[in-house]
Amino acid sequence: MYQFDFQVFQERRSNFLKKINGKAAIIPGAELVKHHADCEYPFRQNSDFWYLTGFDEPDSVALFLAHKPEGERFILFVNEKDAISEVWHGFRWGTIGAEEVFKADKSHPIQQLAEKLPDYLKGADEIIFTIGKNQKIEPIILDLWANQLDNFSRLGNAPTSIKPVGLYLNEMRLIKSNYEINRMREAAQISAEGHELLRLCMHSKNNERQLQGVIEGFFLEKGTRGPAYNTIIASGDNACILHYTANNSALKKGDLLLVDAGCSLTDYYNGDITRTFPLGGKFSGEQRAIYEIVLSAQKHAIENVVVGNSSNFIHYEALKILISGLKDLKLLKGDTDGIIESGSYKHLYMHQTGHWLGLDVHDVGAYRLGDYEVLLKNAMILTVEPGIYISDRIPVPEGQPPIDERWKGIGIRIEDDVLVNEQTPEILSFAALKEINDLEL
Ligand SMILES: [Mn+2]
Repeated sequence: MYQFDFQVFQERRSNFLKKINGKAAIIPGAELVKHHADCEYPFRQNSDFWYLTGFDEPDSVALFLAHKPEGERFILFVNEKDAISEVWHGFRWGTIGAEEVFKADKSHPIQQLAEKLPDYLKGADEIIFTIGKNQKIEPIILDLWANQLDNFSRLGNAPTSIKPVGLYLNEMRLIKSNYEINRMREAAQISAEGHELLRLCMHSKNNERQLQGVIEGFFLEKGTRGPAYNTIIASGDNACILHYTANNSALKKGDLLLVDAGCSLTDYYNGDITRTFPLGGKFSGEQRAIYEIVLSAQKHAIENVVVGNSSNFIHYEALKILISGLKDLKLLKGDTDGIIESGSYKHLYMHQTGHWLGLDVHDVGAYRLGDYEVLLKNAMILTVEPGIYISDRIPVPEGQPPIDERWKGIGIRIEDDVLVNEQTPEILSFAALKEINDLEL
């Protein structure tokens, strides 16, 4: 179970402040988002804001002032305590809690942001603020910056640029601390157990929606916030729709069932796992043939999740196995490198093989910088998720064989969460079984 530990956040803040030496960062938290009428989605804190504060209330703004002396560098603007609001919407820490519990050097009511900001930002040589994401705060900051620039000639200094938060924070978030690795192990473990539970009870259900209930119910029962993203429960041809979330078709024996689901812990660390099961308890010949290709591509790709490889390299390693397997089944033809170069496999495999994973399901961090691939380092976490999706939605590229009806409606993806190590990658989601023998009755 998660317990707030202010030292975790204090350490991150002190590293961040070192990185932004002389500069001032403004990081707004998330707001409540309308679902419809006056009903809101459950609150989801902004991950950058959470990473540095651990503060889980809407409408907050954090300042990190690396141009100020120690003790004046971490400022939190929050909703002030208010009996009536708290009766309607729940407990607030207020400015006193923000200082005493969350260790802000100073906290103010959020309404005072525009008034207090100019003084706090005075003397910073750069403003760090992500443009285009917050229409309430952005005009305040641009106004203030314009003012500072106007007075540049008299005062002798002003911030001369605005840069995005990610420029300084993404790399920190991308490399996980030991503390974070343990949290990610827990997120992956609960997510994997959810897949196992679903697999064991799927034969007694008759609609995708019921299985969504099973796995999401398990996530909640385990004390997580619930699903980390919209759960995909896709039977038969639905599996060929990559972001299928209707989850409302009848389950048919003989079809495959693709389940893409993961939980989000109280402190927002996420699992992201995909498994594909035979609904009648046995794979057909065609299903098995495709499953074997995807599984072998996935295992080979995972072996390559080691320090020094790039995410694109892992993608190509998976691609080569997928393409050569599809050639054996006469679903593709030609020279493998040529097929990769021309992209004439993309009617069967149209996404990348993985993404960074952490506080965001598609976590922050570049995959390439200019012409250079970002190389894997210790303590990065990424998903490995090759797949094959056979339908007639995308026309077969010129020169490739037409698809026989018997293959259509097969959609398979296998996805694990993997921690980068020096030699042997650690599969955090190992508890979700994926061998054919384990999946068949
Ligand atoms: Mn994924």
